[in-house]
Amino acid sequence: MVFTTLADGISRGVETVSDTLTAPFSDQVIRLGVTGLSRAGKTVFITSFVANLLNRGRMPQFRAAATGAIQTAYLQPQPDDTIPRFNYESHLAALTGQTPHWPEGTRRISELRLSLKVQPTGLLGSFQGPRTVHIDIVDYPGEWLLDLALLDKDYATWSAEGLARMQGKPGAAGFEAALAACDPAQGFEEPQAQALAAAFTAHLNAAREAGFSDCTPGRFLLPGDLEGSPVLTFAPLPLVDRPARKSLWREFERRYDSYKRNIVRPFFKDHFARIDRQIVLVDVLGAIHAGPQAVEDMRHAMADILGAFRPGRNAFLTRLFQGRRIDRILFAATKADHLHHEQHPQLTAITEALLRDAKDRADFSGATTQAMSIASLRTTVEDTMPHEGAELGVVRGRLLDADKQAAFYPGALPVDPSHLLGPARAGAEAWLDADYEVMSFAPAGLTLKPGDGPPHIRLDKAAQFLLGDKL
Ligand SMILES: Nc1nc2c(ncn2[C@@H]2O[C@H](COP(=O)(O)OP(=O)(O)O)[C@@H](O)[C@H]2O)c(=O)[nH]1
Ligand SMILES: [Mg+2]
Repeated sequence: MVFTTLADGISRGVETVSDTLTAPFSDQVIRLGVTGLSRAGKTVFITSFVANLLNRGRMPQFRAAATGAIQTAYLQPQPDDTIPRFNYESHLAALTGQTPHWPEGTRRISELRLSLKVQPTGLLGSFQGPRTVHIDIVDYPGEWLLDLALLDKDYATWSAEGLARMQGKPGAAGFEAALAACDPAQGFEEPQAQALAAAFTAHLNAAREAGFSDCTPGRFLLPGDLEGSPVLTFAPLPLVDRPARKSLWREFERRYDSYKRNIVRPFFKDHFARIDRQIVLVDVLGAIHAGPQAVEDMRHAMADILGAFRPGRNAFLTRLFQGRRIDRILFAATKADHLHHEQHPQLTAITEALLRDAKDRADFSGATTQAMSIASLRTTVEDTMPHEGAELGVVRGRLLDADKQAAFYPGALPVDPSHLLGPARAGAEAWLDADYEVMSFAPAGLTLKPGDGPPHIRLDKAAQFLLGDKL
């Protein structure tokens, strides 16, 4: 009974398919980019965001929904035929089905068009009929944004930085062993190149797994169809003095340049430069759990990601954007349902502080940015428990591994973000006076009222920031 409304939203979308084909060109289109590093929560976000725009009962802070200005919402065929469609229906079925589970990870770009019929409000509004606003949601890996930094770097510089950054991280020893087995100044041989690239990729994956953010080149982690191709078969090498033409070093330099030309540039040109509004999802709690080094690494990654939103800084991007820009960027700390709401302000403050550095240096030429703590799908309920003579705010949910309910307190986040970011910046190995935990909750079984989308935290505020002024 619950799901009838959601199913309704889907079938309604199918009925109106013919609309696109006849839709006038004057319809407003907003391209909304959704990005974040792998596992940040993009798939869950888009699924729940769309479900909550189709069924707007839980969107009180999204004004156009609350006032009834949005009359209907429906899915339509997307405008780009060559980008995979975001698999909304199966992701929603995973999250809200009989045995709810998290959707499969996706590792590529995808797109979904959601169209809204909006009745204009205000003085003139009542004289006009409703207008149609298309929201084209584009899901792409945040790792691809990090690659922007490569465009300004030649192979020697990238190698030197990469080798330095690798020190002490997971998988570094394996790569160093592979490196010791070859001489970059000597003649190039494909098996050697493959062994180096494999060890390098293993390191990137292990580092990512351990909570590190800055794991470029991004396509090494998400190779898709390019797996095994020469453009992904290179690695950083120590500098060689005047390398010979057929050396390993020269060939890797060539492949690195090819990666920039054939992978990085086309992504920015074909996808990124067309985005109007952007949400960047960040698993801040996950990084805090992984430790100070992961937090510091995330701070660097955020700075690089922010760099992509500053076209003025980069000649290539300036040319692509030709004066237009992404004018609103939301940085959302995801999975906030792991925390009792009394700790949400702390999480938001930490997210803001992670960005501040980059923001202070940045010239956003007027782009509005905001930080927020959200949960795309709320898996927990709040509770309090007595603890050492006080009441502790906890959350309760169904554990992912053991199929049972548990109460969870992840640790006290400091009110002053510098208590976390300071030690992280100073290179601390572990948090001094606190331990932060993350618990994996499974999506809860849902009984939704008609007209309600799945439960969430602040998706309505996110929608208001990202779309509100355009509706
Ligand atoms: N508790 C909770 N977990 C979430 C939420 N969003 C994502 N997750 C978890 O994070 C994982 C990765 O999310 P996903 O959307 O697949 O990440 P993506 O790689 O960025 O697309 C999921 O499998 C969930 O375990 C949320 O709102 N609440
Ligand atoms: Mg995904």
